[in-house]
Amino acid sequence: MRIDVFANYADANDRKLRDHVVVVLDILRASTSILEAIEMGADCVIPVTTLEEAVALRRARGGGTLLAGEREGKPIDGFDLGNSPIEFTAARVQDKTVVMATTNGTQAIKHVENCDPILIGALRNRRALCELLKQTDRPIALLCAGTDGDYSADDIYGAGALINGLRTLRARCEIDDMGLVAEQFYLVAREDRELLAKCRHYRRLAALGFQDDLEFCFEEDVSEVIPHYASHQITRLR
Ligand code: 3SL
Ligand code: MG
Repeated sequence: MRIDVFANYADANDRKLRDHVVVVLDILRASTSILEAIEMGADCVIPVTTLEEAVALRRARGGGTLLAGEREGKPIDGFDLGNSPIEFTAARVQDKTVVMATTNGTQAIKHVENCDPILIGALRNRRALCELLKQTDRPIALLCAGTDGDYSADDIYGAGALINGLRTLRARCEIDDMGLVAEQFYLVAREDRELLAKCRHYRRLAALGFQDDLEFCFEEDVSEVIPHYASHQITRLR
């Protein structure tokens, strides 16, 4: 199976992804939060790119719709939820529509929205995702959201974790150079949290006091849920 890793979503476009199964990775924290919202029973998550769009959408949809997201990692005034995955409890999100606007993760999803399928990947659903991906005969694109237009080592780590997970399932992986780098980084950093803690976005979230989120986002293989984006919304594929 061919695996192409895009270290930043802006490096990808419809032409490059034409035949691919696309997995969007924003390990810290949007894809982990989306996974958690779906796992906790949200009807769907609607990713949008701007705060204005989020507010307008809620106005149009009315009750049962929650606004979630962040700017510079911080919750947004007037929104119901921030972007801490641990905020997305069943009590908050079950049977609700969550409209989400984040700085990088939701932009990455919207950037590739013409692709099919688009899956949301996190470390928490890594094994379930690998089991599904192993069955495809199409090339796979691991699309890292990045941070503020730059590469983000936490996403590269996630791409490496998926490649390594596929190998564990004995998939024959044909990886590009970015995939090679990602897998090696994953293998080293999973044994050395100090290295992971040097990542820029990791440090930023730690400085904002989101230590619990960091622990949560780096937990592996604890969710069987696979969120799937189609027709402008993310729902549970399985
Ligand atoms: O960029 C994003 O989409 C967010 O996940 C960033 S943050 O972790 O909430 O700061
Ligand atoms: Mg991120």
